[in-house]
Amino acid sequence: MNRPRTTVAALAAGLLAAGTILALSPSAEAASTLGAAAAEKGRYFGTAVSLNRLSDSTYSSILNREFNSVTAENEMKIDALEPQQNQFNFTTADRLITRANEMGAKVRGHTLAWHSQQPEWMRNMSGTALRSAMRNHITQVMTHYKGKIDSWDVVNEAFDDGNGGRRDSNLQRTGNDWIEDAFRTARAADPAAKLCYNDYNTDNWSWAKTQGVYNMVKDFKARGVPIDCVGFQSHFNSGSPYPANYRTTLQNFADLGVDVQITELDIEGSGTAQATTYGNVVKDCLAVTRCNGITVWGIRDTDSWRASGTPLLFDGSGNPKPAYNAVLSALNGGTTPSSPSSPSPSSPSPSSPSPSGPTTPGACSATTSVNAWTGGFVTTVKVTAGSSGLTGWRVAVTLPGGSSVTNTWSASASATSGAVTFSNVSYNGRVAAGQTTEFGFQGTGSAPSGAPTCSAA
Ligand code: G2I
Repeated sequence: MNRPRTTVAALAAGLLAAGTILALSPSAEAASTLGAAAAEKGRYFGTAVSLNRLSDSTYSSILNREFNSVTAENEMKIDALEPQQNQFNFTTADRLITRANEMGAKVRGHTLAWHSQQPEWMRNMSGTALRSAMRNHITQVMTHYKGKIDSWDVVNEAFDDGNGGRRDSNLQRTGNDWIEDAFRTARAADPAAKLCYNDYNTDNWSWAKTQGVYNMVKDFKARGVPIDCVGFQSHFNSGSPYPANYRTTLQNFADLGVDVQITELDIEGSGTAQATTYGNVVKDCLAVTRCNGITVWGIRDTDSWRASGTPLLFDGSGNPKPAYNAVLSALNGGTTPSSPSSPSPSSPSPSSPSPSGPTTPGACSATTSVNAWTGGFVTTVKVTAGSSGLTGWRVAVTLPGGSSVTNTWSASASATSGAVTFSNVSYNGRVAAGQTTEFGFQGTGSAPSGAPTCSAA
């Protein structure tokens, strides 16, 4: 279901029609960076980061300015973190966590179980020894990063390109249940992290590989295997183009009860054509309520694993490309910032504003989704602003007796048991009319079952 959106244009038109002169609040203005614009839509906008580029001041300043989520391009892979069996090296990857904290950014963890980038000792393993090594890797790494990672790519690229079946690998040969084993191990290690399956060439709804992954997720949800999200790498080029049914794919997966995230976006090309495709990808994500974040796979074209395809949002000198402007404009719902941080778009004008849908009555409303297991739960709360927008909010819930909150993110909690009120933190109090923001909490016992109440603060 598409989330109702009140665009600035629609709002302005309504005000003019009513003959009312009102200053639009800052929250109704177009944001001027990718991260801020995405946050106004209750999403994150991230990038892959290569740790050895942080000393490049152009790279580093774009990173700080534009993004509110980061993924290590290589530094959290199996070979990087466990070069010798059971000897972990977290030093480099820890620097990314530090940087993310300084930026106030989320971290996507990439990746715990994968046929590629295995250290030599693991490549030479098979059977039960490999299965145990996989579990140990997941447990040790997730325990080290417990509470610090928003979403983990628990399993990466486990499906074959051709026929919708599993890819052959040493992990696959340990038994078809290796993927669910990885997810169960992951949930036990860090119950607060969202657990994702991540793959490429799963964007086109009619491709066999997409169907293969869809059927696995459906089966996992039916059998209670813990999975929270599906990552669509979305490396687009002429061989694997952006498909017209991309939004359908995202929506169909979301309808299984998982979040969907665009995890490694890059689109080969240039100029208007590239910008149009980037804009369309963003609009597709915004149209799917559970598409909660977009990550591009690098900052400048020259940072890309496919540099010759110039697939990113900034050129080699760090200047924003038409693709950047198209993404920012799409995130802003078709409006451009009043004082642009970059040249005005040479990309085509965005699609006409969507008509405003039904607005939330009162100041705000809150809805929850719950992941529960025996003895514990994670509740994610979506706060939607009413027609006046919000500059702060509170959400009240009541926990069942014996249950308590052990961890809260993107909100602060008034108590750990009984009647608990969650208040916004500094960066998410402002929510424009009809827009949403998200927070969550983890607890022991059972999740609150009654409807939460939302009020303006
Ligand atoms: O291949 C594109 C991506 C597909 N999905 C999974 C991602 O993890 C993957 O990222 C790429 C990185 O962008 C490359 O930077 O994964 C490659 C292989 O893991 C990365 O390439 C590796 C080279 O193969 C190594 O030789 C090199 O030492 O990058 C390493 C660090 O520069």
